[in-house]
Amino acid sequence: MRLPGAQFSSCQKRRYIVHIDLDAFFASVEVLLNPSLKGKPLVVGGLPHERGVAATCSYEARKYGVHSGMPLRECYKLCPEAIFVRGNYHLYQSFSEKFFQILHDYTPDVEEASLDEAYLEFTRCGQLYSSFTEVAKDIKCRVEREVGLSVSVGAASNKILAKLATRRAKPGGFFELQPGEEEEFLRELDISAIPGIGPKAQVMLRLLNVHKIADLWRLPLATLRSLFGVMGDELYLLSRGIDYRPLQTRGKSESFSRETTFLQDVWDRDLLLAHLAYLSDRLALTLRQEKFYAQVIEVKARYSDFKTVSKRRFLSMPVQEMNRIYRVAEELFLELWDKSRLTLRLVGVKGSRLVEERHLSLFEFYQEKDERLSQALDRVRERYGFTAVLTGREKMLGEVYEEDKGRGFILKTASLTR
Ligand code: DCP
Ligand code: CA
Repeated sequence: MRLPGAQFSSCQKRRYIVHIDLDAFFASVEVLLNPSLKGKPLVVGGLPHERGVAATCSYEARKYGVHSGMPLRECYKLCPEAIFVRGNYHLYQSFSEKFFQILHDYTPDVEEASLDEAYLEFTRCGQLYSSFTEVAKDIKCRVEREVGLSVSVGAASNKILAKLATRRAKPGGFFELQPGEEEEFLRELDISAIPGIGPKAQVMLRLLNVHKIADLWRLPLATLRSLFGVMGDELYLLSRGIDYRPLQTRGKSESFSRETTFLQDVWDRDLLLAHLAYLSDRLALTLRQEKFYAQVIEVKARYSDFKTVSKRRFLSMPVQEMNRIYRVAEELFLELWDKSRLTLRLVGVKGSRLVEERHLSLFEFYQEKDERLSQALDRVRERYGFTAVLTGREKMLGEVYEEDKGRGFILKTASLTR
């Protein structure tokens, strides 16, 4: 079967997108800092008999069927000889920052898709470089040399194809998809390769005998719409390698969130609020660093049986101060928290509907002091570390978590979303 729709991708101005993703990120950092781990199965995220799941694992561990998101106990069953480490999020974050710093040297159009993954667009850089392919290879070498980690790079004419090219290049390779090769490239790939086709969708599609991307081409748009609603249109296009999505560059972030899974399930109200306060504080810091105000604050909670609930509020005045975020977060949390249910395993706070400025209304004029307080707080923390100034509520976490040299508490799983 020919790839339907391919003809209209060719009428577009050809873009050049590079997707770049660090290999087994957390595990590679651990190996870099402790070379005796090299070549061994390694699981990052906790010790074998702890609760929780693997954040990631080395490629050697993957041979045993271990993968990220798998409960630690199951990892241990599959690969008892693996080395287990808890990991250190602040450390990985500093590697991530170094990684992005390099990428921003090459083009202003960088989408930081996750902690270790980015898209770069060179379409606007035509005058700057004689060969985009050489630039892509150069970025790969520089990341390997300066960050010290193995990285995979894919290049193509849009985001989906570039991401799939990286998948082909893993681990440690470079793959550039040439125009005209899309159909052959996509045909044999498993449907799970398409972002947006999650586990549930896969089950549904496999029941219809759709396993490979080429099988998806047989389904009419109307069928996809009835199965996936509005997402059906996107899947129709993505499966054909057609993708007009622009890069979400920094200024265009849609939300920031901070969440954590607890070391042990928590029921104690004060301890829950202490976590919420700390996460609000970290969220506020990110918002100020990125120079955004959030107009919507959302709180999320997950019970020990994984039931997840959330509640959001639209604010008349956008916020970026810890005490304002926390005030809303606490209210929302107490509204959604059902004490009669099980203990909680996770809480999170999110700020969305980001805006770059706000106008203090007359009534709220006096609240300008909150803003000055935040600025003073930032200055003190810049010099003495994040934990140098904490609210009474947050201090309670000092009894539960270790500190990372003043930079913050070492939570079990820090949020990966920006
Ligand atoms: N991560 C996590 N929890 C998950 C998935 C990932 O904490 N459920 C963390 C650990 C990973 C990092 O994010 O090292 C990057 O995620 P990737 O999905 O890119 O996975 P890796 O980089 O580990 O491996 P790969 O080589 O497949 O990209
Ligand atoms: Ca990765």
